Amino acid sequence: MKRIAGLLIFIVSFYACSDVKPPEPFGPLPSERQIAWHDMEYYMFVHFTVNTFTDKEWGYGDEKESVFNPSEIDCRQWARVAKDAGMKGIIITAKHHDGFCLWPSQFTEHSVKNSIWKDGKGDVLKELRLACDEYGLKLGVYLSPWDRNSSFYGTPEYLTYYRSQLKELLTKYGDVFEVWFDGANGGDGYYGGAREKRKIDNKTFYDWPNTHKIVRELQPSAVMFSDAGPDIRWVGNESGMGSLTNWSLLNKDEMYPGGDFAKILGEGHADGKYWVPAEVDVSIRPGWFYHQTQDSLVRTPENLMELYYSSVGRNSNLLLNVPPDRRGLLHENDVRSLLSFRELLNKEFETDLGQGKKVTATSIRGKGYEASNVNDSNPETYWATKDSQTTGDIIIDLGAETEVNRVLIQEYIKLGQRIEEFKVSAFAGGEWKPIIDGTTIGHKVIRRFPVIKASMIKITVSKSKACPVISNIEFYRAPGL
Ligand code: FUL
Repeated sequence: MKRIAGLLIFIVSFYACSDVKPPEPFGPLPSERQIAWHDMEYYMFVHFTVNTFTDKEWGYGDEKESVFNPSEIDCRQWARVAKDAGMKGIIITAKHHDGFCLWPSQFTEHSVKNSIWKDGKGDVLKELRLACDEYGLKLGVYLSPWDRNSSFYGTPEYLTYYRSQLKELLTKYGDVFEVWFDGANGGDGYYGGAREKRKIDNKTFYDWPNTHKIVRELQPSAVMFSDAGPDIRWVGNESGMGSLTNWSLLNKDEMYPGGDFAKILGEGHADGKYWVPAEVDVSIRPGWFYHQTQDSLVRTPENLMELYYSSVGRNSNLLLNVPPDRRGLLHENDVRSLLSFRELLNKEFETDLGQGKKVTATSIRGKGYEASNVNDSNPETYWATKDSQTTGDIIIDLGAETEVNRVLIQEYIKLGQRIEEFKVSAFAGGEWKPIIDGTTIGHKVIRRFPVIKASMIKITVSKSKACPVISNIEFYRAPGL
């Protein structure tokens, strides 16, 4: 009897010992709405307003509402193309700097309700909402803070006006995944006929915290974008370039939309107090709005691939602008390029060569945190080391000499962004050869390198703020060199 009791105690204590605790979260963490946003990765920006018909980039605010008259508008086409292109949502300029509203706002006359389009009964937001639902896409809204039409602009009444419009957008069109607050302001405008320059203090005029509260209250799952968050930050340029070192962390307290922070916004702050990841916004054409003269200047599929690597491949999301033309359709050239890019992307990441292959690590935290978690297709499992260890190697045995030229790595960001430096090397010709030196990882890093024939690949975490936590590693042999 005693023997059996002893054995039982042994078994119980053995399993108790192997119950290894997960790493404590480190530093600022993403909220649930930010995690959902990270997973979206690639979505469409739609710039469409009176500018489309006046051939401008920044409308003055004095255009007649009658100029807005798309002859064949079809939001279902936008959504179909976005879906086929692999995008997860659409963000529309509900109101750009000209103040013209694409929905029949009750707070202004400068909107679709006074256009001849559909006899003033049309509502682009409504049509887009239905189209997004049909194609399983999320909807986001851009509401320009700078309004060159409103006579209130520059006065305290403007805030009431702006917030009333925001409330309309956030209550009448279903779930919104992102609200885009632009920092631009060029001073002069029509301003209800005043035709003058109105300068505002970007830092104080908009009283952002109280506007943010409205979004949180009406759309708790929506992330808010601006130069300085609160949830998502601008990447600091409009050329599609995410930063190689890219912390999803930011000391945003001293920052505000329209401030001079472009340099900081690229890299973020390694010691940032808040989780505020970067979004890369860029247009498929030179302009944000459609101009016929730019029909031959649409980015090629190859160029879009470059953008993908310099955004999604660098721990950022890609918000790609595709402006509808005067018919209200995405132009044939843009559609062709987008769909060919999607094909290229499919070929680029066709077969994960590391999937299910044998993985070992120099050390593991314990049971449940094995190296094999990085190629099990489960984003919720991860490799982790003991708390005292902030470096380590993971080796993926490809089984045979295999050509490789891409690597994709993801941290388990629910526990924070930790890794500061990593390396990738390949076992080729009987020795380890260095391929890549990297810094941050975060949600996702994808790196290209010349084809190498390797039997094993090693990922070395050489510097990390806390024990590394990696959820996913993939390898590819993309076409070309
Ligand atoms: C900028 C605006 O001034 C451009 O017109 C465009 O909307 C771009 C996305 O943001 O700040």
